[in-house]
Amino acid sequence: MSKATHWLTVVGLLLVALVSGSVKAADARAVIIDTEGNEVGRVELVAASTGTLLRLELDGLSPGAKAIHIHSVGNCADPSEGFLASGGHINPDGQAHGLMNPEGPDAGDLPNFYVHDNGYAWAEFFTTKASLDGSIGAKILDDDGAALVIHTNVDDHSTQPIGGAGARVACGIIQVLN
Ligand SMILES: [Cu+2]
Repeated sequence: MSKATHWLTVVGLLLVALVSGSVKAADARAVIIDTEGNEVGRVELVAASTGTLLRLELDGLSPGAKAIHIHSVGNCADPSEGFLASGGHINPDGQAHGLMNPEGPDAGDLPNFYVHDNGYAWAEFFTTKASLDGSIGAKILDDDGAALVIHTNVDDHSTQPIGGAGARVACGIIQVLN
């Protein structure tokens, strides 16, 4: 092996290492708006082999623990009316709401997250109950799409219909990237 070939091999291996070591790019994104219609962050969705990873970054919501769910309609056009256009949770199997509910969960259920005093939040969630294309669990991107909706309070993960999470304070339509 010549010196040049040797170096090409080394560079090639480095490239393979770099590519395989990087975080998988997002497959979809929801730009999140508050009840005034202002953008307050985003959630990226990544298709995984056993479910869907959701990565949230927000800046500008009121502090405290919040619920987030996947709602069944990709419509956040009514911020001042509390984002009712986004419908209920995606739930093709008609399950009860709640990650801790023996009759649940529904496919839109997710764990809670926390907004810091300065309004910033970062979190990752993983669900095996839903996927963008429907290959695992419920289909997120069906004909009328879907939205990520944030509620003002925590979800207790068991009471109906939404675990006492209260008003909808932010919403983002889930949109495919390329
Ligand atoms: Cu909800």
